[in-house]
Order: sequence, then C-alpha cells, then structure tokens
Amino acid sequence: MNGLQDTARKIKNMDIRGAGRIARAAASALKGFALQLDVGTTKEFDAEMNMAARVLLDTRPTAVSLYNAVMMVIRYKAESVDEARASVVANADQFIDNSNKAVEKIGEIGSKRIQSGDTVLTHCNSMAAITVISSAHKAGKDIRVIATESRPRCQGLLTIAMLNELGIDTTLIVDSAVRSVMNNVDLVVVGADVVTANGSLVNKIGTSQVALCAYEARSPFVAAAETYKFSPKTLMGEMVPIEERSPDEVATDISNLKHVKIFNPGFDVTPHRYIDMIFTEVGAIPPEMSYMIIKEKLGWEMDPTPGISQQL
Ligand code: RUB
Repeated sequence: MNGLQDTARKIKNMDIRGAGRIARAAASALKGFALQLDVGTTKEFDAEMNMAARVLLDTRPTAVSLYNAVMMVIRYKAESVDEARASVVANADQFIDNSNKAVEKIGEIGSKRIQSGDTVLTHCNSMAAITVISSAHKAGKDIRVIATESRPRCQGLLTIAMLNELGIDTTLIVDSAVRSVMNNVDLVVVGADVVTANGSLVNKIGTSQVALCAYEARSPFVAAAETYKFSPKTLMGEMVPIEERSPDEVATDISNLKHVKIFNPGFDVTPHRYIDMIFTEVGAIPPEMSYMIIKEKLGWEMDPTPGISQQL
C-alpha cells in the first residue's frame, strides 16, 4: 500500500492539489496498487481495491473529481484476478488520458470567449481556468490577467508564476481588491471542485464573493469544469461537504484572545444564477444544463453495477 498511502498523504497535505490533479493522482495510485496486488481470488482483489479506494476518498472531502475518478477506475466486472487487474489499469489510463484531453478541449472552447484587449480575472489556481487563458494567449490575443492572492493558502501565487512563465501580462491583487478592479474586467474565469445538479459551483473559498462582484458590475462570470467535476451524488439529493481546514492556515496567533475562534472553510458555493456559462469538454453550457451532463456522462448512480463501487 506504500505508493497509495504516499499519494493519499500528498493529497491530504496538499502537495497534490487542484481537483483535476487530485483525480489523476488517485487514478494513477489505484493503477499502481492493482499492479502490485498479490491475491488469489477476485473476492480478495475486490476487497483490497475497496480498501484502497476508501484510503483515497478519506483524504479531502469536497472535490467530487476524486470520487468520480475512483468510481470510474474501480468499475469493473471480471472473472479472474488478472482480468480485474487489467480492467483497473485500462480504466485508470483512460481516465487520465480523457482528463488531460478534457482540459485541452476546455481551453480551446473557452478561449473563444476572450477577445484581444480583454482583461480576465481568475481566482485561486485552476488548471482548467489557466488553460482557457493560455489558449487565448497562444492564439495571439493581447490579454491581461488579474489574479487574486486566494488566502489563506495563497494558491494565486502559483497562478501568477504559471502566467508569468507563459509571458502573460499579470497583476496580483489581494482578495479584498476584487470589487475595486471589477469594472475593468471583461471576463471572470474560475475552476471547479464540484458542479451540482442545479448548476451551482463549489470552488475555492472567495469564489462566490468574486461572482457577486462580477454580477453587480455586469462582468461575465464563467467556470471551466471537466465533466467529472459534476456531482452525481447531488442528483441523489446529497449536499456537498465543505472542507473545514486548520485554523493554523490563517496564520494569526489568537491564543491570548479567549473569546475568539477561527473558522477556515476551504470552499464556498456560488449559486447558478451568478454563473453565465460553464465550459466543459463537451461544450459551453448554461449552468441549468448540469443535470443533463450528470445524467448522460455520469449516470452510474442511477444504474449501479453490482460490485465494489456500490459500497463506497
Ligand atoms: C483548488 C481550487 C481549484 C479547483 C479547480 O483548491 O479550488 O479552483 O480545484 O482546479 P485547492 P483544476 O487548492 O484547495 O485544491 O481546474 O486545476 O482542477
């Protein structure tokens, strides 16, 4: 279980972070785990894979990409251990390949909504959102980016380093400066940890404030989300768990303030009415169409295959 435990630890401590990367890392860890699994029966194989899936799912609660990746990889029917192993490997390879291609396609689709001369604002560090921006830049469009710091973990610093590497004119702002710049923003593009059945977006804490500012200033607000960021669980009525992180991340010593505590949620929910469009690899969709994406692309919750995936 070493490689798998190592990946789980890296996801938990955020060495591996961002919903897409987490999903690909989980798929790859399950593949590695299946390859080294030494068991005699499919029943034992199922039980071990189930346990491995649980270890990964217990790392971070919010991003449904992790759950979807795990479900896609361990969805197999096999007569023998070798067949089951081959199926897990093929599923993982396919998931990773599709995931990388999806981000590229989202870049291609989303970049068409960016014009030369535009200023684009982004929040946190999303590969899908950055690919939309970089595709527009690579298409020769003259664009500027405003990136938020994204407290408390400051993932915005990763974003500005990536944009700098690409040679894109970028301005870093503190999160509370969003409204001050919004009148000069032509498009806001952010990533997604979850898109719910009603088209609401769960993303890095502060996203909903950015969306409200954009709405009030009449700047379009779009999300870039691979279809495996959509949540079949929400179609079955489940609420999205919002990760609450350690107060230590907020970096203030309050030990002498006995009436004060720190609340540090990792994500927030942007209602669908503040979202103009969601760029997916199957097209730019209005948030209200999320139900269709879940039903058509991720329908297993409605039609579960007998096997280990049902227990998760
Ligand atoms: C990252 C975050 C990103 C989404 C999408 O949060 O909120 O916007 O995960 O990222 P954290 P991507 O840093 O807590 O993981 O488009 O790369 O999947």
